[in-house]
Amino acid sequence: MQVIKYAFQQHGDERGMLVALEELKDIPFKIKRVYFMYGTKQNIHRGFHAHKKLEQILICIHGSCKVKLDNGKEKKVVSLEKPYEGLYISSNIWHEMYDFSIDAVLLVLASDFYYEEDYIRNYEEFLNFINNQS
Ligand code: T46
Repeated sequence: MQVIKYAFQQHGDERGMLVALEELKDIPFKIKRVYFMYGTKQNIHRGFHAHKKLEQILICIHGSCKVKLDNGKEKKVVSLEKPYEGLYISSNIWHEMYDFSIDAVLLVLASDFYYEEDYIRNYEEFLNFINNQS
């Protein structure tokens, strides 16, 4: 499984840092939705689903967390700990976020609005779904 982790351009000067993200330039899709999670309690795991169509970029803009990616054949763990790094998660990838630091703010840029119908929240269903795709 190929893991795509972007290192966004940082504009730094004596005042500090700035990162700018433009759709279809820095981000490989049109951004229709932005959401973020913070105040995640210790030892909490979130996610446990895949999306049928949605594409997303995860950026831990403060603190750190880990993301487990699973394409049904292979699993990989990616650490997010820099505010200028973005993890691309395509459709059909089972994912789980965990090991959130107490100060973690995980920002997500998504290619579509929120549709519960796009979620596959059952692992067996996920395996069936991807097997029927190929
Ligand atoms: C994902 C990972 C990375 C909304 O009403 N609108 C939204 O845009 C989102 C994302 C969520 N919600 C509601 C639905 C639930 O009642 O917020 C609640 C928590 O959502 P969920 O349990 O799906 O959160 P996570 O952390 O398991 O997953 C989220 C995203 O839902 C998901 O698309 O890929 O972050």
